[in-house]
Amino acid sequence: MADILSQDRSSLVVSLEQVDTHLRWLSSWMVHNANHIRVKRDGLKVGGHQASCASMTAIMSALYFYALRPQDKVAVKPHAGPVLHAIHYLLEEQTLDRMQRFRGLGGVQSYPSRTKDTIPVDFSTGSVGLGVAVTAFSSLVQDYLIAHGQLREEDAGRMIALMGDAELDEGNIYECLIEGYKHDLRNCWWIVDYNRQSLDATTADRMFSRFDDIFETCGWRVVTLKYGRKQREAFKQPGGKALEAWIDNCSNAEYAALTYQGGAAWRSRLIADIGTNPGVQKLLASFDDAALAALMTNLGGHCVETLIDAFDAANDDRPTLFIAYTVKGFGLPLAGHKDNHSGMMNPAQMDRFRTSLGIAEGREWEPWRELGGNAAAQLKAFVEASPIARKLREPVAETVPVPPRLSVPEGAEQSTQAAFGRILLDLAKSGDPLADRIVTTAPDVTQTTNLGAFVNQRGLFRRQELADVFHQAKIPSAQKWSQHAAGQHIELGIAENNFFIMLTSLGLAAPHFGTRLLPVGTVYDPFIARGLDALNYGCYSDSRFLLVGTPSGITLAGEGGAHQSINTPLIGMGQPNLTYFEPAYADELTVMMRWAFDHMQRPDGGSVYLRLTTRSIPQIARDGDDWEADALQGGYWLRRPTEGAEAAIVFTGVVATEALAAWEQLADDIPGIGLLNVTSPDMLHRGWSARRAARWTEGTLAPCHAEMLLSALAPGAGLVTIIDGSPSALSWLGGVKGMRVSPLGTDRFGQTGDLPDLYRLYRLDADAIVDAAAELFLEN
Ligand SMILES: Cc1ncc(C[n+]2csc(CCOP(=O)(O)OP(=O)(O)O)c2C)c(N)n1
Ligand SMILES: [Mg+2]
Repeated sequence: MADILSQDRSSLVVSLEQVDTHLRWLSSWMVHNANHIRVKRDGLKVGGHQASCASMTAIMSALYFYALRPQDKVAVKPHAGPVLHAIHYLLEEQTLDRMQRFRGLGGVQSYPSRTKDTIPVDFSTGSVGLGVAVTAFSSLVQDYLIAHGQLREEDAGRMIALMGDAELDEGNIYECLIEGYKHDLRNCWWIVDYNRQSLDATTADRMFSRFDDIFETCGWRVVTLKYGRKQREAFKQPGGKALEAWIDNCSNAEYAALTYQGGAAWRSRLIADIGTNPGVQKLLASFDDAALAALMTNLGGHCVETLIDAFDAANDDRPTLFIAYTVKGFGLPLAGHKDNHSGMMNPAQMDRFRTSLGIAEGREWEPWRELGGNAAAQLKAFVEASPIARKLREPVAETVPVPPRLSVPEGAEQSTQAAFGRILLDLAKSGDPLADRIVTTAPDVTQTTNLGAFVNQRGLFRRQELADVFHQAKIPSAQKWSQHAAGQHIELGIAENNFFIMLTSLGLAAPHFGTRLLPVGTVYDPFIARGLDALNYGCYSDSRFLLVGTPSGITLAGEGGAHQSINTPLIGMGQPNLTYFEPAYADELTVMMRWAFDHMQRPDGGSVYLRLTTRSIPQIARDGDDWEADALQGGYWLRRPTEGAEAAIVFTGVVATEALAAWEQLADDIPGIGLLNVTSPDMLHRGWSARRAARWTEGTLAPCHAEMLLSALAPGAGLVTIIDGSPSALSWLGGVKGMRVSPLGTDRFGQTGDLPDLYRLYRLDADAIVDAAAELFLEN
């Protein structure tokens, strides 16, 4: 910022205003080009949001070219994506070709994307609200790294969200506010583009002052930027007070409508309402219509002076909400119209806009050109000297070594959930460097998902130490809840959305801060659905975490239908960048967790989801470890079929016991029957579809794992598939080699009961498997 500060303030303001104009032009032009100039092949609207961009260009000019420091990170309101690209175009970090292919294949993405865009994008955005909250959680991650000696306090950046005002309607914002307050959030700015318009309409007047209260209650400083400099000066003139009061009392909808109608409409309305005040008459007379329109729309969020003053003043680490009043579509003929969200300038309007800026036809993509030699060179130099131009590329974090094996918890009978807790505890005790990088988190289910032992060992994270009152009072408890800076568990409130955004932020620590963390989060399996959009957001951002959904299924018998997850296997299978495993035995889980810690760190890796259970089942004896490689590809024969066998039982997870019992019963009647343990329906299915797709992409692939496994059976053999979840997670296996399938699983809501009752009722017991096998042969 030093170079910029050495400029005198008035030339700084002029430069920022020029950048603002260029950003408004380039973002509008990019959208226009894609919709009106580029050749269309499909007759579909390309889309883009000129009004939403124009609303924010001054804010983004002041932020990016003045206030932002190289270590700061920004989440940009999704539909202002073109402005971000225009900024990087001015910095010569975005190509003309990609700008011209906005919303086309390989071009600029509609909404800023960490993974799909080529410019630096700190946070993906798209689903409104999530990109806002992620900045708060990333700030907590930054504090975690500082407290753990992985980042210097002086290198702490601000995590900044540029948000639309309608994003304030998203519930996840308030869940995040509460969590942020509990965790003493700092270094976070949210800048609201307060144009008081959403997609459908102008927003409710009643909320005017409520946001201040809500945020201040949660420890935020609220800075309202309502008036621009021109307005503030006018308010000092005779009649100015009346004008100010009129503005303050005007409804959102009326202000927007008058903005759209322009100077003459402003004048007649103001004269009608406050024209009896002689000062007002004189004041209005001092502006022609165009100047009056400019005055009335000179709101704080369009005035770079007001913006930079406000950014300068917030020069500490307190979380700050800037409410920057703006006009949606500012400077465009769409300004203020309630339908302008998806509205676009037509070619004639665009032409007038271009001419008004002095941009020559055919020179639309050439920034600064219209300014002429010296001024253009100066502005180019200004942009190149800005801190954003010195923004560092994302670091490549070192890989945390993963031991070749994790130790398998002992016990003749175990549940996968208990084994999970044990594996983490053993790691915590081992002193292995891997354990130091694990961060656990849970939405108020730490104890009931077996994270407690790890937390006892490694402590809860908190910047300021907090004693465990129960422990100090010598009240017996299995849980030690002392909180300190070295703790490795981040305890969250019950909001699952926060949990997934926390995982997202932790899992981005490597690219964001250069230190890899290995986040492990536990949640009751059915409540994954509660945070599903945030989970999707994390995966889309290519964040890396280990998600443990436990307990799961009808097996959670006593908890009943509201807590028994049914469709989570399908979520696991359908979610890109997430690999789903469901182990039956503790030794499988051990192998999967090791794989996960490795996979989470690979350039082409991703996140991992483990679906676990609290039901203890007898573990099995193994001859060697041949099964492991197959288990990591999605399945292995627990009882290998004899060559050409006519049938197999195919199971996933906790119903292993029932599957084994049925297999024993059927072994006499169906010679050589196999018992296939599908450890990951997801991997098997992905392998199979990749194999089919390969025929028209990269040539034929080797047979997929599902084919390899099933080719042990006779052609046209029968399969009984069973999972404590949606049967479709496994029933597709029949399509791999054209086999008949009798699918078992749950596809209706469960209820309370004990396991024998529920397994019988929902057809998950050995009898059901035997019956299903008989059906296969009867139908034959
Ligand atoms: C979760 C979610 N729901 C709906 C949408 C569709 N959508 C995109 S922008 C928008 C309204 C945005 O209004 P505001 O945040 O005020 O932004 P503005 O364009 O006014 O700056 C909606 C409903 C979305 N992107 N994400
Ligand atoms: Mg809005």
